[in-house]
Amino acid sequence: MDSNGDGIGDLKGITSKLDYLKELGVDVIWLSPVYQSPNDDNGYDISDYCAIMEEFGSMDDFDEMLDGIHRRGMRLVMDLVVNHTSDEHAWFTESRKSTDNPYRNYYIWREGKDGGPPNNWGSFFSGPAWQLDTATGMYYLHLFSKKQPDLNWDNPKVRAEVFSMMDWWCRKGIDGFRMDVISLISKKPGLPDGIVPSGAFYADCGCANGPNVHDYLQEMNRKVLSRYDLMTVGECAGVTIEEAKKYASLDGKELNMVFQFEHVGLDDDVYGKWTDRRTDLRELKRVLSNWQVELSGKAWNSLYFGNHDQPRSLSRFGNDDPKYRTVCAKMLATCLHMLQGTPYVYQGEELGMTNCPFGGIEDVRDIESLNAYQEYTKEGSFSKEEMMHFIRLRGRDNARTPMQWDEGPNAGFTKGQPWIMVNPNYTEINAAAQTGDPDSVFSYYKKLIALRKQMDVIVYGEYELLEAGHERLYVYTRSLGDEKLLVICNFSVQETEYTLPKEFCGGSVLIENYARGRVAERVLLAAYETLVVRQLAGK
Ligand code: ISL
Ligand code: CA
Repeated sequence: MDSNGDGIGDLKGITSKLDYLKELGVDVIWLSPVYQSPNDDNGYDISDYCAIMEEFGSMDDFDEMLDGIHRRGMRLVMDLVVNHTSDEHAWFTESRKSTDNPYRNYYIWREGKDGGPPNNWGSFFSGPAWQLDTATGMYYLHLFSKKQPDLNWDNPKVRAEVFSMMDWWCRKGIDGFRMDVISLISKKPGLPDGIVPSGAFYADCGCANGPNVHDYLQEMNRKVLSRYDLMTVGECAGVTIEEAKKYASLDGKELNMVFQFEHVGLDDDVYGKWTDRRTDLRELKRVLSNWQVELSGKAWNSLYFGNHDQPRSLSRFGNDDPKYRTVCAKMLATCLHMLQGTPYVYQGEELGMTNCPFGGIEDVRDIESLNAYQEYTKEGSFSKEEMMHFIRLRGRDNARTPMQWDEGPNAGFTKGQPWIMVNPNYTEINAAAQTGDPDSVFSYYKKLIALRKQMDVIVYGEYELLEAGHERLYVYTRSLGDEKLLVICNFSVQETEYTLPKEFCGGSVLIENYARGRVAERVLLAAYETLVVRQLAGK
């Protein structure tokens, strides 16, 4: 929400919408980076960790927002981006000056090899992961853009700086951290060449879950996290179930939970995310079920279908056709919110917001999409039209278009010119139209969130997958003590028959997206129908 008409959302704008979040039932707000940044990667390139980005407001605005959040009984989790800084951060401007600068070893510098970069690693944003710096004739490592040099976590001084900065924010009263690509902070010793996959130009760095990552997080936990009442979540690209059990172990030595990527990589192809492949439901069930079963009693799951890096979940995993989008958004929400773990609602997901029909590349703002468009069209892997097609389906900007508040100009987001196009469907999909409507997607989310707060079985219950091989239905149970729930989701537009397990026949419906009321032994599920059935007492 933009408060001053410059077309950019800001802190005062957020403060003005806190009642909306409270009404939805939000407990904790995860705020994307709002620190000072030249904005090469939407704030994930930070030049001062203790200052607020000018476009977003002032530190006073921040304090006011934090206070408003706390007064409403909500909490604030900040994005902690410490795998890298901006190249405009004071540490880096020092570091690049000379090989004997006191900050030299804050970053990862190497001599080139055979007239090229030190190894064959690629950046996540296209091109090599190394940039030659003229001042000293050496290369620095940047796993993301060249304006995001990687910090050298093996240097104890770097760790001390990061921990003291975190401590500063904790003393300010924030309630936790979402840790950006924290799985990548410990680089492979010797920085060896990797294998270049077919279709790719460079190798994956293989730095996920590096040798010291758990030591560093345990040190962070001892020195900072354990001293405050915080919620922590590590964004862990490349995390496996075995690794997640360490990062998010219930013993509390590291983090509370992790974001894993397995279920959002199922529709990748030879060229990574640049494809129009869709996720196979059986694969989705297999992956989510593994995480449910394996972490149960040992670690804690984060539950998400979308975020600022992912396309809109409704368009990706469901159906955003106006005919189906309301029922389908409710079905996806049910599927996610009935799982074990902490559900994340990405802004606008609670309204059923969809991918955006971007025109040409001039409508795109995200560095990942812009670079990939350049690289793949130049090299001839895809035509411009093909790349735009993939960007419309998978690009990160789909999730970054303005929040749709009402049916007024620019969806009520700004009185000026928005920094990125507004999704034209705002006249039909917007908050004002949904908050007072008992049948809206918003009201449905409200109900789901409230149910989770009332019923322990939804939070803690044991998970079991039924119908594993079914191509259209996702069915599972949750059980805790005498309580047992059956969650049925039709992921297809097709009417599909389903026979309930005996113990649920005649059970009451806890929540549903069609008005069914009671359930017989056999149900004919409509397009994207979902229902949660509660077992009859004593059965
Ligand atoms: O978005 C991705 C693929 O489409 C990922 O590769 C993403 O870059 C990766 O998950 C790391 O994401 C985080 O760090 C990035 C930042 O651009 C993302 O917004 C952030 O969530 C670099 O800081
Ligand atoms: Ca603004």
